[in-house]
Formats: sequence, structure tokens, C-alpha cells
Amino acid sequence: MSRNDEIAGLLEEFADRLEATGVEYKPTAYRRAAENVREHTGPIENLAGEGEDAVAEIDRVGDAIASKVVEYFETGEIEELEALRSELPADIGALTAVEGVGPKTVGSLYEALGITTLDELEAAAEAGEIQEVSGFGATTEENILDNIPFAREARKRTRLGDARPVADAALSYLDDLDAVASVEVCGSIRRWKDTIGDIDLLVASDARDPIVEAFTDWPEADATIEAGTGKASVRASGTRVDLRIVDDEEFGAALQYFTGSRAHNVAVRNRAIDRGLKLNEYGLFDVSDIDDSDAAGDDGADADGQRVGERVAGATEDGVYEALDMEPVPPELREDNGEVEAAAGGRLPLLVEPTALRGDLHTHTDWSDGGFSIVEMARAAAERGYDYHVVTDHATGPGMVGGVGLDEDAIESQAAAVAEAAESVDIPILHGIEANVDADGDLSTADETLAALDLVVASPHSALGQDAEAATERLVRAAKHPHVDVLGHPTGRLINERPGLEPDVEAIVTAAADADTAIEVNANPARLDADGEFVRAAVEAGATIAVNTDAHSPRELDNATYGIRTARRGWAETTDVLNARSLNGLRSFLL
Ligand code: DGT
Ligand code: CA
Ligand code: CA
Ligand code: ZN
Repeated sequence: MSRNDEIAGLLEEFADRLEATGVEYKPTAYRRAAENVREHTGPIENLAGEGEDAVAEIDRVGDAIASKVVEYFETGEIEELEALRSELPADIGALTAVEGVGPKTVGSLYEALGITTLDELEAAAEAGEIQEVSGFGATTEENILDNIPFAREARKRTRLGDARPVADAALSYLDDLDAVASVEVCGSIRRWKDTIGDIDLLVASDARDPIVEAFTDWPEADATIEAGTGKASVRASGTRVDLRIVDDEEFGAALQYFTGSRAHNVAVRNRAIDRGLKLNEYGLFDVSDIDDSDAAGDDGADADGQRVGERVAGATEDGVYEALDMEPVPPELREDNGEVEAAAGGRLPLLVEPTALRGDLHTHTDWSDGGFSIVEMARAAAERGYDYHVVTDHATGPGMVGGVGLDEDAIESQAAAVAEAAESVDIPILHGIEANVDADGDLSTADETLAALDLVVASPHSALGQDAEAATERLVRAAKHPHVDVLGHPTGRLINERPGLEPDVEAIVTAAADADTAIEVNANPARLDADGEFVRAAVEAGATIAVNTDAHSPRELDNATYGIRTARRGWAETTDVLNARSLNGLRSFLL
């Protein structure tokens, strides 16, 4: 964990604990400060070394918070936070992971029942004690009980967006070591799964011990879990990172093996067996001349660990697939969902490329809850090399709190502002809106206003706990709405935080295909919604996909990568993706 993340995390905990004790306003100030601290580009530790004034230069970090930051770097703790921790000795991170349990709830439940852990929360709910606490009822208690298993599961896996930067940092650290010939990520992170159990890394080198040593000395590693011969595991940013070191000639076979998934590997291995070959992490071997009495073990080695059979492939991963008469399978597809048959038949899809996007169809500005102006966001899009930019601020409606959304008059004013902004940037700007899909599937913005816009994203932001049938009706209705162009983050899930809607996906993608409404892959790594399975259904139904970041800042436009990878997990080709089209192509879809 970088020290900026570390201090940001403490400020967030500070905010939660203040809120739990009933303090008003201050928690918001701490959360805003935490956000800016996390986003700050240089090491805050250096600023802290220069003193409070230097830290207070950071946007939204006032003198009081700056002095706590300096205190932390000087003494290793923040006295006031320690006092709050002993006043309320509850595991606030674990407890607030339960949907519907906020810091205030944690405070009340500690005061009334002394609850400090998830287990205690569950026991109290099961015993019916929570509904007896003032301000709580039977429904709340039931919801808490229902949501505990999700929270417990969620804490075991890391979001892709949190794990990937850690993996990239490890990759570049290892790549800089002289003894390293090749290095790659493997496992679920190479398949770009939306959550990651642990990060797997593979190195080719003939110097195993020095690399194990260098890896356990990696400055971002918080602890060594184990260090052996040719492998080691450390903990970094709360995630386990596994490293394996193999010989150069085995690198491709090991990469194939450790990328998984297990189910994909089983299918590929069976194909090898059918051909008289043996595939394992060391290589692909011709074992057709070896009879059973040679006792080749499961790993293709005999009892003495000698490898048997003649090596057919193994130095490169592509070579392994080719020797099995298969097209090389992109890692995103390796889930045993038909990719082995497709690769054998030369029928793999031409997946949408990471560089295919020509614009973002869902972005925010300071007209709603974004942090930047129309011009700033459009310039950032132009700098990325996009051909067009679409502004879709929030409309008013269910799920919008604190006066965030635009009403019809404001949308009309914004149209003029977009036209004016377009004159000062080198990129065409389209004017859209992110309308709210209410619980019944209607939109909260008037039809004539929607009709005047270039593009309408319609997203659910409220009633995300409704049952599957209601959710299906709601989303089908929204997809069929004559003014809706893109169905935004269709389930409303937040990975590891809330499951979101669980509709009949088939019904929605069919309606979307019929109505020419694109299904969004929201690339925010907290969402990745629609997910790969949803995309696959959409592509098969002939629906169009839009890969959008929902950016609230220029930096968030970079999240597009996660959206593209998710679309690839759903077998999407370039032609399936609306914003891989030219401006003219986009316009003709919007007609
Ligand atoms: P994760 O970490 O839970 O997100 O999922 P993976 O897929 O990264 O799984 P992991 O870290 O346990 O192992 C990485 C890959 O290595 C896995 O996808 C397949 C391969 N692998 C590891 N151990 C075994 C094994 O015992 N049998 C087989 N067939 N494959 C294995
Ligand atoms: Ca893994
Ligand atoms: Ca692993
Ligand atoms: Zn949005």
C-alpha cells in the first residue's frame, strides 16, 4: 500500500468513527480530504516533512486535517483517532461492509448491544436482539441478516481495479531485475476477472534464489507469507501476491498452466491426451511411445522427477496452443465456455482491441457531481485521442440526493453551455443526459427534453433491492423507451458492496436488440456492469455494447481498459461496440 493510500484510509476511518459518534459535517470534510490525498500525485510523506502548511496546500485539506497528517508521519499514530478507536472498539470496516449498515448503525448497535464484529452482529440478528433496539425494526434486522453472507464473501476477494495497479507495480519491479528473462501476470488477474483471490506472477530465470530474495525485499510488500525454492508469496495492499520462477524453456507452458482457469486447463489437457500428448506446467510432451509401465506420474515426470517423453512445445504459450491445433486463446476467454472448441475450429471471435474506443458515451461534469468543467473533460478526451466526447450529467430523479441532478430547465441551459464549450476545444461534444430509471422502468425526465438531446443514457439508481421479476420488467421497459440509447450500469451492482438487481438477462438483451438500445459496460472498476456473462448474452442476442467510464474526472477516463477487458470476457468484437464506431457511425445508431 502506498503511504498516500495508507493515510487516506486512516482519514476515511476517522470520518466513519466521527459519524458513528453522531458528529455532523466533519465526516464529510474528512472524506473529501481523503479522496484528494488518495489522488495526490507525489508522496504526501514528503509534504508532511515540510510541515502542516505544505500539506494544507492539497485541495480540500484544511489546517486541522493537515496537522493530523503530519502527526501521523511523525509519531506513527493520530492521537484523536486512537481515542475514537478505544471509545468505539468495533471493527467498523467489517461491519459497514454489510449493506444497510452505516457508521451510525455501528455506533448505535455498539452502545445498545456491544456489537464489535460480524459474528456478533449475526448472532444478535439471529437472536432477534436488533429489532428491540430503538430506531431498528424487524425488517432492518432481516435485511442485516440477509446481507451478512455477501459482506463476508466480499472481504475475501479484491476488486480487479484495486489489484491490477499492485500487479503492475510488481511486474515493473521484477522486470527491472537483471536476472529476470521474462515476467508476466497469470491467474485470474490475467483473465481480467472482476474480483481477484490472489495475484499470480511468473518469471523465467536461471537464478531462482536471488529473485526470491529480491521479491521478498520489494518495497511495496508489507509482509512475506512464504519463501521457498523457485517460489515465494508476499502480502501487498492487503492482497496475497504469489511468484513462481521457472526455466526459460518452460515459461510458455507454465504461463498457460498458471493462467487457468482450472476448467479451461482441464479441457485443453484432455485435448492433449486425445493426441497422445501430455500437457503440464513444464511443457507439452509426446508420450505416445511410453507405455504404462514407465509410470509417468500426473505431472509428466516419473518417480525420480525426470521428465518423460519428447518435448513438443513449452517455451511460448502460443506454441503450446498451436501444437494442439488450436488458435491461441485470449486469456479473457479461458473459462471453459466454448473457447476450446472455438479455438480448435478456428472460430475464435476477433475480440475488441484495448485501443478500439473512439469516444466515451457516459461522462460527468461539475454541472452534476463531477469535479471538472465541460471544457476540461472534453480536452482530456481529446488528449486521449478520442474522436468525440459525450457529456451525460445526472438528471434529477429517484436515487439522486443532495440536489445533484439537472431538471429540464437546467438541461436546456447546459445545451447552450455545451455548444459554447465545443467552440474552444478540438473535439466534437455531444450533449446527453444520464436519466434515472424509476422502480417501474419510467424515466424521470420529460420526453420533449429527452428528444432534444443527442444521446440518452438511462440508469437505475434506486430500488436496487427489488425482486427479479420487477427488475426484469423495469429494465425491459427502459430498454424499449423510444428516447433511450444506452442502458447504463444495468444491475446497479457495486462489487463487494451490493449485489444490485438480478434480472432475467435474456429478456433484457432481447428487448435491447429489438429496440436498438445499447447495453453499457460501465468501466468503473467498482461496477463492471454489465459483466462478462451479461455481455455474452447481449452479443449473442445481436444487441450493441457501449463501453463507458462514467468518468467524474479526467483521470477516470483511464478506466476504459477495465471496460474493454470486461467486454472481451463477454466475447464482444469491435463491431459489437457502439463507441468503437466513427462519429458518423455513432450518429446513425442514434437516429
Ligand atoms: P483467484 O486467485 O481465486 O482469483 O483465481 P485463480 O484462477 O488465479 O486461481 P489460483 O490463484 O488458485 O491459481 C492460478 C491458476 O493456476 C489457476 O487458474 C489454475 C492454475 N492452478 C493452480 N493450482 C492448480 C491445480 O492444483 N490444478 C490445476 N489444474 N490448476 C492449478
Ligand atoms: Ca490468483
Ligand atoms: Ca495463487
Ligand atoms: Zn453516470
